[in-house]
Amino acid sequence: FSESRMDEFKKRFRRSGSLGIPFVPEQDMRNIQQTICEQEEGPHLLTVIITTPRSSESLTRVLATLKDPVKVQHIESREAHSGERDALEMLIQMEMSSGVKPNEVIEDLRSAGMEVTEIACTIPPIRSTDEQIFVDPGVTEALAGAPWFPKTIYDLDKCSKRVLMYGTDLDADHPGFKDAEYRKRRMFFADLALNYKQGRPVPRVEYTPKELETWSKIYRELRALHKKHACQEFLDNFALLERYCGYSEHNVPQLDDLSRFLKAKTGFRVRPVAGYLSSRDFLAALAFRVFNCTQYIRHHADPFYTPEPDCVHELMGHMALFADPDFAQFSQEIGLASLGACEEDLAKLATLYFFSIEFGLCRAKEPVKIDGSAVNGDSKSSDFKIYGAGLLSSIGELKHAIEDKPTILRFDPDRVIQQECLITTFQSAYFYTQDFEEAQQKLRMFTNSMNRPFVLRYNPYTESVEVLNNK
Ligand code: NLE
Ligand code: FE
Repeated sequence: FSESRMDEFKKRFRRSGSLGIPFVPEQDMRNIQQTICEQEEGPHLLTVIITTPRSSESLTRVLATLKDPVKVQHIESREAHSGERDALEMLIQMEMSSGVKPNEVIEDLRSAGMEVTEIACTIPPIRSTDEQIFVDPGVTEALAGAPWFPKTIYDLDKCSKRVLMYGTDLDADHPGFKDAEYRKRRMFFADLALNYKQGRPVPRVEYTPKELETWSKIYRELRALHKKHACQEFLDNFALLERYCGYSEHNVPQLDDLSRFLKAKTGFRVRPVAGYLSSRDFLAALAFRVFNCTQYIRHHADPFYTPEPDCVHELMGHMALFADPDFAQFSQEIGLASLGACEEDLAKLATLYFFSIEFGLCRAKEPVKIDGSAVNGDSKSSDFKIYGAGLLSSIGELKHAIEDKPTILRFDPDRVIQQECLITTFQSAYFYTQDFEEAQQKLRMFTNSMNRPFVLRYNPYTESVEVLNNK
């Protein structure tokens, strides 16, 4: 049952793909090998489809068979595609600890008279705990005194869930606040994000015609603006997203496709998030090359600007540059510097993040002739290009930054940290560097001057950080 067939099924079964694992159509059921569950040992994540008569007892019977220590994680049902009327197919994902054999669970279900098809049986990684992390003995005490931070990528499940929501925690004049239907939809997305676990596929979502309409309207206009004002790295990578990740005016790309694409290109991944995270939680994920990504769409009343991040912001603003290796590195370094930082340093890093990754500008690269001279004279060299996602996702603020002659200053960290980050209005100043390299160098100089009583080294093999002595 190859990857490419799996992909094909996913496309055809978007609706039931909330597990990232599609329901398989009847005519293809026979192609699934019945040998998936041969692994005997270890904890398993088992996914099956059970076909039962459509009756009120069916679900009860299934659940009665799945006793402790089998933990049911997800159930979806649909009308059976077998042609048999009044039959139901249930997609069930369950987690079982070592010692429980997937084969036996399936046997139990079968002896209870159920028709079972195995879809997948995987071995989840054993999640590291603090004890499994390398900590230099000389810094154990300093570490205990610093704010807690995630040490492995799986720790992100603990800190990517505390969100500030418009309507409850934030300003109530959000256009969606009084729209009951929109709020309900937001709850659906919040649920997906809160139930997400690192390493799982990001649930696929089917967007409504209204949401798609909002997306299309923005896509068309932003693409035209990007072509004129976005930096070259952004444009080159955006073309790849259109080619490989389903980017178009007629389709809202799926986070799971982006995550898989970015992972292969720069090692970045995305995980769904329900809304605004604190700066500490948000930056921490970047240390592991993970980006917390909203999946809902802004309210249709104001497609040109939203105070909150939404998937238009993430997809149109952020994704392309995470496919650029230098930019990915820059982002990770901000994240690493933030782990365990004191409140004061953290606020400074968040401001540097804000005026670079969210609102940064750079110099236009001049087209160069064969003899090395610039094609156009000086006028061209004064042009700014945009790489900040908050500008690249907002038709309103992008036009403002270009047409309204706002204050644009050199990105000098000591100056930048004095600037206030405005989250419900356009910024009152923007900052530029020549290119990403300059931003990188300046960030490094700044983080070297921060005082944290230990050094962190990211270990890509274990996807965790090692805590070292800085003496
Ligand atoms: N203002 C941006 C937009 O409308 O796309 C979103 C910024 C999120 C930090
Ligand atoms: Fe953002």
